[in-house]
Amino acid sequence: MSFDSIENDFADNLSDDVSGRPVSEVLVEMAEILRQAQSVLIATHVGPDGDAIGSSVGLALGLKSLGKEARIFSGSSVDGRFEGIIADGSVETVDEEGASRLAGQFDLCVLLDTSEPARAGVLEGVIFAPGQKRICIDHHLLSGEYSFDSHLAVESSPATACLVLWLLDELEVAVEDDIARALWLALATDTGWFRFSNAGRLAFQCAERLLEGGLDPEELYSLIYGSRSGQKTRLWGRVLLEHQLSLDGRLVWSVISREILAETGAVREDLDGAIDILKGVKGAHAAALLSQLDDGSFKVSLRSVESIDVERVARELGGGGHAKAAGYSATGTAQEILDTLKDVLSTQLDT
Ligand SMILES: [Mn+2]
Repeated sequence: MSFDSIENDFADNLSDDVSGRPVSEVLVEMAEILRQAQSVLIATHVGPDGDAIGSSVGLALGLKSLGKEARIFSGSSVDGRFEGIIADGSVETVDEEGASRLAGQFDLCVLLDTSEPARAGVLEGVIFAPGQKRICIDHHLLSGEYSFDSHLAVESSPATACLVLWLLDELEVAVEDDIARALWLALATDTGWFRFSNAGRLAFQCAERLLEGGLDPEELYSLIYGSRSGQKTRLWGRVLLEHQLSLDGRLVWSVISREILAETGAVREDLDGAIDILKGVKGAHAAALLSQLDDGSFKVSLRSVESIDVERVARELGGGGHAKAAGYSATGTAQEILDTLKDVLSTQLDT
């Protein structure tokens, strides 16, 4: 089965956003580089999400099926929710010192789901070592210079996983079983289980391909979203219970103090995802979740419900992110932080 024989009408029409070359041409080039490598190191961004992990595992399994050595390294541990989907030990965790020992040990390094050297964390020095052959596959655009032997940057791809899927097609790897499950994890989480604005025809076309590989979406959904602990459930309950509205109902916010966290018995990571429920309050244009850290300061997460660009708000307050999801750190009382946030946000709401 070759790339050309598959109904990839999107891949045929898409171009790399940086070089302008057709995606199909870049895939041929990348497949050749991969064929020539025997040992491959795969890395992704710090704080790896479902797309980062799923794309890495899918590619590693595909390369192994071709008889190659493929190992995934990360400076951070893998989200426990992905455990039932990817095999134990799929991702090897390394610290700065462990990573330094990997330099020069692989024929090729592949960076996935980010193009930014600094986002590779402890693996940056390995991937970008002088003379190291490296390629990159991503659906975010880098503002600086690309320094890869080959790169694929397609912003309209809903997930890095779709680009990996096409690369595996080009390498004539059968995308089924564990490979399909890993890529589904990537695609489904990056599209909010096909709810976000990036869940267009391309996402569904990739999903169809992965379904053909034999997987059970309901089972995978339960593994990722249906395994909430009692403590986490209580914590999410408090996020909703404590919620308040400001700016004529256009901002919904909630504060989780150290005391509330302790009462629920949950850990701070259990808050991940809670803001997406909070933002569902009718009439809200933006949501803010303040969570207090051990030192008393706050982490503020922002979500846009309508057309508000929360990245602009976060940037003004010293943070960053995307138009729909952003955040920043702040000191002071929760009330002071909220007052400042409301000031900045109200100028956005009025324009
Ligand atoms: Mn992604």
